[in-house]
Amino acid sequence: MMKLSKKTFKKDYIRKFIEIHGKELQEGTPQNKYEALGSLVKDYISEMWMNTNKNYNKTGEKQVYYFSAEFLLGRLLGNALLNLGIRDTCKEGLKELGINLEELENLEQDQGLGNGGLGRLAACFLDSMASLNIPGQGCGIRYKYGFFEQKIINGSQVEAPDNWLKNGNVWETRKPEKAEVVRFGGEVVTDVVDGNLTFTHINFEPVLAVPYDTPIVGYENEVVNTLRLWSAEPVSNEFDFSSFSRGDFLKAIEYKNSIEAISHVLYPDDSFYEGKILRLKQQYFFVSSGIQSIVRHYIKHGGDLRYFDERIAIHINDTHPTLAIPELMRLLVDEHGMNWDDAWRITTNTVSYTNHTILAEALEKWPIDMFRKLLPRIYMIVEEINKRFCADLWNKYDGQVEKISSMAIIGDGYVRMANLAVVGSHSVNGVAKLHTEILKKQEMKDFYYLYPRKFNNKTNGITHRRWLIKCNPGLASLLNETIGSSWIKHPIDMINFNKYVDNPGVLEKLREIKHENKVNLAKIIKESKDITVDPDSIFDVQVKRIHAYKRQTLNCLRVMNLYNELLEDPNKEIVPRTVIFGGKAAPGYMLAKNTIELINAVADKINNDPRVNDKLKVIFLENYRVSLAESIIPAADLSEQISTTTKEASGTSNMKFMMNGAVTIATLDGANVEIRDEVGDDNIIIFGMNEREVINYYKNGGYSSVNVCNQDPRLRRVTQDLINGYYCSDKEKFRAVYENLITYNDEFFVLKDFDSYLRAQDKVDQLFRNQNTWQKIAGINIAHSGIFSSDRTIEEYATGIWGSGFLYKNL
Ligand code: 26V
Repeated sequence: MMKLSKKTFKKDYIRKFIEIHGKELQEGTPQNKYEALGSLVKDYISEMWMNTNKNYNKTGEKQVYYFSAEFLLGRLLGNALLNLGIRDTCKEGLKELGINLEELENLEQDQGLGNGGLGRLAACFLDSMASLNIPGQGCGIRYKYGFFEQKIINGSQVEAPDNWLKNGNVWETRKPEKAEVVRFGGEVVTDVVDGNLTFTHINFEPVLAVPYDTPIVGYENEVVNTLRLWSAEPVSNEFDFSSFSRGDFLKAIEYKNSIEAISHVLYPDDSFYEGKILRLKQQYFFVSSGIQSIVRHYIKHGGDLRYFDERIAIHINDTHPTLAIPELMRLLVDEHGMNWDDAWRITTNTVSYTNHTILAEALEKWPIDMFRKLLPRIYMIVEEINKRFCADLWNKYDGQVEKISSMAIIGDGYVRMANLAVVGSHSVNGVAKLHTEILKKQEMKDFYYLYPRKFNNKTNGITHRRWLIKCNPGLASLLNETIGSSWIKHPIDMINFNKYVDNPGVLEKLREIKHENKVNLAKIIKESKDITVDPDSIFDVQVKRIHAYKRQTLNCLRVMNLYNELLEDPNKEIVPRTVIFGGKAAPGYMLAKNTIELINAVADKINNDPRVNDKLKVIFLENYRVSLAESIIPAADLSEQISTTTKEASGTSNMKFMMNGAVTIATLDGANVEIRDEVGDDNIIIFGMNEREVINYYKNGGYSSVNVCNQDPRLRRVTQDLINGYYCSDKEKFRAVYENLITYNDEFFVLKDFDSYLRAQDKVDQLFRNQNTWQKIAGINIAHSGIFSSDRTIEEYATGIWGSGFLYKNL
């Protein structure tokens, strides 16, 4: 823990302020004050950062590199202060200077370089690796524009660019001296030199990859790891000058833009794969620069490439960084003269892969022509990997052409990235038990039979530092007062809170804390939407990407039904509800966008109907992002985790809600299964079809949404309300949602699960009436949430996959 007195801090802060702004503190804008604080904190971090790196170089400890196209960090200031252990000191020091720390923290732009769960997981993992003393560095892209900003205009999503760098970024350090060159296009000349084949890449277009490093501060342990994000630049400006002198400056600018386009913007899709060449460029760009810099650093510090895999682990977050495999092969074979077999052994021992989705439409496969043209040498290497792999398959499965061609890395005109990732790594993991089982038994069945020992499960987790200590200080204090503070370093100790779930005083305290968080969220809702919500109502929350399989429509249909029931029976007794939605739709995903329109139209009608307003309100919170989640999640009573069983690989917001004392209403999907196993059936509300039923329908057919609809008058009514002008004078407005449910036979079984969902919601209503019972359930959920800390997950990765970290230190 860093030592810092309030007095020193104040002196440092004032000096820093003057140094960077050249004026007195009193004259500064809030933004000036934030910048000075950020910059000072970065200074505080710097020495630890340097020492951490020195130490890594000295000990030669195994380094883990976590490669990910996305890192969704959110804001950094609050967590840096927390992990340094100086947040209270700074808060008080600032207060004496007339400055409110939280106000400054809120000025920080979210670093939103990710779409959703996969990117946020990467961020939680970085936090856990640093906090567990694991030498773990992130590698990704410094997108100039992050995930788009969502505006709701007349009820529809409108996307605006996320110019997150507009006020600068105090956390990053540009390292031009560590730049790498990445080569695109051109041709490969094959030659024989001294009896050996050589490959020379010519006529390629070079792109300069410049790293920007961000410190990742461990929790009170003086460890500072690095997130290295690469930015694309022209290799030299000489090209510009020569074109300028020829008066050809438009061409020069075009050229510069075409290079910078590579790291310009994050693709806002997380559901449908599209073979966009720019995305393939992005992937190779960060993977190539990352691998080159790892190898360079390794050799510089005396590493012997023959033992590379003993000192380096490279983890690929989904298939986006899979080119790490052929790129490492290229460096070992072409640049360092290693023979193929040794290089292959080292590469597969070094690389491990996590799968995050079974949605077939999200699987990456690149058209061969595009791949070969953009990455000619890498394509040759992939071809060679494929040739050898298929030869092995022929030996094993002689004559089983279908099996072999489906397992091949190249086939049907495509390079299949998941196949390459499985073949070229030593470990393949899913992100929750059910997900891993589905991978093994279905999606990757053939690979599982071929390599049973590669497959393993690592159930996701979330960092309890951001998602509890930081975002819910009231609850963190209650835990400290009751069970002591050991849970902070050992989150599993939260289980001791079980002893207090029958203690009326503690339960009352829990209720008060939740209430305070709800008042805070109500304030945010009032400020952003000018709608008053009742903090005594049930805060019923579904926040996540908008996607058909996550079934925001199911939630919406039950709200529409509840509205109908309240109108039919004005005396109907329910606990008042505030149903809160938030989430972004991929800009090209029309059904998801239509779902947002529906939710907003339903919200509009209900919120303006005084007949029901004391019982029901519906809120769609705009621009859901990490910082907003930190206000929403601690305020939730009910966590909606209602995906179609088998479709949600894990889910991680389910864990965040649980840890903050929300009760979960859920299908037995993803990590909901493990949450249920932890808390028991009495402390979670489960509904819907099980895995077997869903799989059976998908395999054998037999589902008719029209039949289900016709048998349930409530469903007939709400589906008709989609197209009869009830929620919008334009009857066609919600046609996409309607057609999807009725005409296209409801791929995600929304209608099928409707009745069971409604009954589950009734149960919620009943349970909430008895606050003692409700708070007890909340308490049990909190007590059992420690296992979902990403510290547990990372320990499992470190010991089970990477062979890195504390275990080895103690040997
Ligand atoms: C997929 C695609 C598909 C093609 C277009 C671009 C793109 C970009 C990102 C992705 C990743 C989608 C996979 C994903 O985010 N999976 C989520 O991973 C979470 C962390 O493991 C998990 O909790 C969620 O259940 C899972 O949906």
